[in-house]
Amino acid sequence: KELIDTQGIVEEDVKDQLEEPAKYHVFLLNDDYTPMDFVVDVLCNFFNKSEEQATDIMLTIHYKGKGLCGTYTAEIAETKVENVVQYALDNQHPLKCVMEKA
Ligand code: TYC
Repeated sequence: KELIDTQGIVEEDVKDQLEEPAKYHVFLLNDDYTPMDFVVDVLCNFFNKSEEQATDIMLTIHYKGKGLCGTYTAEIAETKVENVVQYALDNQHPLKCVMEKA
């Protein structure tokens, strides 16, 4: 960013350096077809959950429609979503994975 000699711009530059990067929640969404075991497997392998945590989150999604899998910086959240969507496609499941600004 260009440094311009006004109070506002200088303050904004300093603020950008001090602030934590924005975080994004990654969610899995419910559907009627993806097997429960597959969702538990995704939560364990892509989101580093234990079998017990993964089962809890999967059941939350199944009964409530969506569940929080993790919170990450933008680049990591985007990669998680891409990898999960591709893995679901590869296995012919309609599982949806989305990110939302935290
Ligand atoms: N509703 C699915 C079933 O009954 C299970 C499921 C859970 C699907 C979580 C997707 O993100 C999901 N087989």
